[in-house]
Amino acid sequence: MGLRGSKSKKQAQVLMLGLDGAGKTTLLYKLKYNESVVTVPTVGFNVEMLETAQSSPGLTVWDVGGQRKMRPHWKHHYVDTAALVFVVDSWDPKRLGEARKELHRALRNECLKNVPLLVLANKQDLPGAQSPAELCRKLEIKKACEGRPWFIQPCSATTGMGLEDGFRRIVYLLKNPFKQTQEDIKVKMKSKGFTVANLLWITIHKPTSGHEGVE
Ligand code: G3D
Ligand code: MG
Repeated sequence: MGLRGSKSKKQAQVLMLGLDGAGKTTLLYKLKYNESVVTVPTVGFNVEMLETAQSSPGLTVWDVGGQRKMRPHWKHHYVDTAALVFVVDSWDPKRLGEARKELHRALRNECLKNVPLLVLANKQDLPGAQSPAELCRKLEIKKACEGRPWFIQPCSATTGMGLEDGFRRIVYLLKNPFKQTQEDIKVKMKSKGFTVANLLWITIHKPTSGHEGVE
């Protein structure tokens, strides 16, 4: 699974998908540089390395264009993916069906089997944004995620709210795969100083078959 060794630090490949306009590029650059950038539709991909604690793998985040014509190319990024981030525009209920279809299609791919999933419920700064609970139901995440650790994180790419929490949880799941119940994770995250305030949406299932663990 997508952990690359280097002399200094391992890198985990994080693939960020979602419909065009969901906020992927905005959030990548907010995370990396704490800057709000003016984006243009992503043709191809952007890639950035995010720093993490010394004991954790670094994250190489791939932001792949989400326009309809780009989506057939998503699968070319699946092979080395250690964690999947799916970004949703929480403010646009009209495109949720389309987002659900694309998310489920990606999750069905054998290369992404049991890979942890972070759903970023983006644009929470906008009035009327749908809650993570609503999104979770409408995206049918539980049904699509049997055998896979997942969670849904409310966030705003423009203010930065929730972004670091979301990516911290990815690191946590990469380091602690699949053995634990939801309660175990809450307790361990607490003991390691992770905030658990927004942990309501985390669900961990045991994998149905053997899984190559990540240290
Ligand atoms: P994409 O990379 O997923 O295609 P972009 O999406 O990052 O290009 O963002 C698409 C539009 O959504 C941009 O606006 C961007 O500013 C806006 N956006 C992204 N995240 C947020 C957010 O959290 N809150 C709000 N309010 N807007 C957001 P424009 O106007 O340039 O199309
Ligand atoms: Mg983009």
